[in-house]
Amino acid sequence: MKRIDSGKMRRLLKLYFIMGSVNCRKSPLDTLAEAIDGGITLFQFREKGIASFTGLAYMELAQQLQRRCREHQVPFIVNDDIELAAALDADGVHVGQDDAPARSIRQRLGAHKIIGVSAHTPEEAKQAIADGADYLGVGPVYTTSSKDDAEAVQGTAVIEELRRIGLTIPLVGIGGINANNAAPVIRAGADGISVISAIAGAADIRGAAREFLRVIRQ
Ligand code: IFP
Ligand code: MG
Repeated sequence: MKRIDSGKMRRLLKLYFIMGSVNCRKSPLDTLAEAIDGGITLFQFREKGIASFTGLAYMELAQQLQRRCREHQVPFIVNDDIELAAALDADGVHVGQDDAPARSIRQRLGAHKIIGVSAHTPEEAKQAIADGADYLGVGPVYTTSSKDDAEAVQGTAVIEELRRIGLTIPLVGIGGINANNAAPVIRAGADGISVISAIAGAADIRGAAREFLRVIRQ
């Protein structure tokens, strides 16, 4: 099988929802179900932080969320854990700068799996592209509470810079994005946006997702 084509990748990135049990106000399965109903286009399982699940509970949560994604044809991406992605035959993985390079992950998982890399600078972006990443996560665009080790806030400047220097790789903006500040991220050149709290922490999850899509599609 071959690499995902960039047009399909761009469509999947429109509204990329990330979460783990720690981010949810209700059960993770209900949270995901409502987000899918609201129209998310891609999902990342990111089980991190204080009181996050480990061992069998972690594996079983991942499996349940993956099943829910499959039922609705939403691709399921695993954050960081390449062995979990391989064990579950997940649709892909997302890794940071401290993780294995995309090139070695590609060898482990195969050509058809989606590989995303976090990039904060043009240099990191170019390296990820050279290593065969399918998309980039660029941020934090705004101030975020979901990541305690986040880099400095960059606004839309890095996204604009990546496009200005001619990088065409599919990418999402991430970090502190809500329906009121999402439009500039798209205007800067992002194919979509990625959110945790703005959907997982919303009183109306379905409504929050729908509102994002309305803004992104304008
Ligand atoms: N970006 C992304 C994504 N996911 C992460 N977990 C991260 C940065 C730290 F949205 F997928 F691009
Ligand atoms: Mg990581």
